[in-house]
Amino acid sequence: MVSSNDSGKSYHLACTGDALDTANAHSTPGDITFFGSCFCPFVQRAWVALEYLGIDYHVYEVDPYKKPAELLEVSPKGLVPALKLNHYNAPRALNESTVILEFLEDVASGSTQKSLLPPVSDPYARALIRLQCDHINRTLVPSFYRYLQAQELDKQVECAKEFVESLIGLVKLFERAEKESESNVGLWGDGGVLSLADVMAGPWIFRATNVLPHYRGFALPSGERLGAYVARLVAHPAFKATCSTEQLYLDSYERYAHNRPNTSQVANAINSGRGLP
Ligand SMILES: N[C@@H](CCC(=O)N[C@@H](CS)C(=O)NCC(=O)O)C(=O)O
Repeated sequence: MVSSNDSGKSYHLACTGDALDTANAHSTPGDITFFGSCFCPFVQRAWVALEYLGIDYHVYEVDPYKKPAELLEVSPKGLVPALKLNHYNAPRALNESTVILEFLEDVASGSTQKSLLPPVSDPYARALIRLQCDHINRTLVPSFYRYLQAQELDKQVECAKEFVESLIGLVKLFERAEKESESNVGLWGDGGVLSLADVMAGPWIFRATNVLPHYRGFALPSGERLGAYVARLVAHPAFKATCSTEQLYLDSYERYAHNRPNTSQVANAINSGRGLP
């Protein structure tokens, strides 16, 4: 059943389920403090990368809407995710999920040897993954929010179409990489290897399996390969380790689904037709 009444639920402030176990296993301060919020898909991107690349980190949950001083110190707009890099004297910081992902990839290439990209010796294969990332950031992510925030039925239908087209566009880019690249192309192939694009898109694809069905009656477009890809993604150990239980997402996204005023900087940007923060 599609949920239609705004019951006034608020976002959660602490992880549940697998994500809680993972957060508890990373509760000791160390070189990297990872500022995050349990419901946030931009945070989940960085978290999956930390897990997959095997980089040490300490989870520090904050409320990004309250903008505590310690968050503003590491992220100028007070957005999560952010990293505090404690091995510098004085500590330095990084924000922006896409920049953090590239940073973690670079850190891992000098330490854990794990990678989200094909080898540097195959620049074309790396570029194909980055084309996917570009599509995800400019099309898939904004269309998710436009769909979830749309209130009138005709607008919802139009936005559902747009979101489905963005998913199909991603599938086409996956297929192209598979055809044109000799290197590993990520989870679309079924070797269990995550790519930068899998991590970039994963949190919204996951929310398209719980939040969108609940609030918009959404179903993923049919296609055996897309279904199998999504199943592999949500079951991947590095992804699963960052997932809370479904209710946390349903509660946390009710404000978006009813387009409550001032839900977030992302929601305001969507409502005013601006680019995402
Ligand atoms: N472009 C940023 C977006 C991050 C973002 O919007 N995070 C949300 C939580 S999901 C946030 O911190 N919102 C606080 C606010 O809207 O003031 C990134 O990719 O890291």
